[in-house]
Amino acid sequence: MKQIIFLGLMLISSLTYAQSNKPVTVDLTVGGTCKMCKERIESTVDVKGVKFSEYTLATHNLEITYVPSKISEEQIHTMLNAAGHDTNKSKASEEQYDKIHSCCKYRTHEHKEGEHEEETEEHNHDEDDDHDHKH
Ligand SMILES: [Cu+2]
Repeated sequence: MKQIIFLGLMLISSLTYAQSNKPVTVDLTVGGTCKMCKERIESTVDVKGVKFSEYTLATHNLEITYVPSKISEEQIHTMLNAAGHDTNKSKASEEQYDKIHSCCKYRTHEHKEGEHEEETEEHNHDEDDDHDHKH
């Protein structure tokens, strides 16, 4: 009896495994403002297990095809956060967000085209409207 249950479990898990070897395509929403962001986002997810990715700036949509047995969608979100980009599922930390280039600060809605401020590490973010990350 025990053996039958064991064989049953084996069968189920191998079926699940076979299924997860198939690439899936999902659409994620990722924060970004410019071509640099697009390049950063696409190169961030250019890892083993990801077959294809294309970021559309206008819609903030990242179309990504990945193999679930090699990488999880959660890992993809985590990688994007680590690169400083918010996704529809999780947000980058202040620290992670701070690392991206000053012209890539997609969280501020005002686009100050003229002024080019060099961001230093110890700069206090006075005008930033991003407070603690809300979930
Ligand atoms: Cu950018």
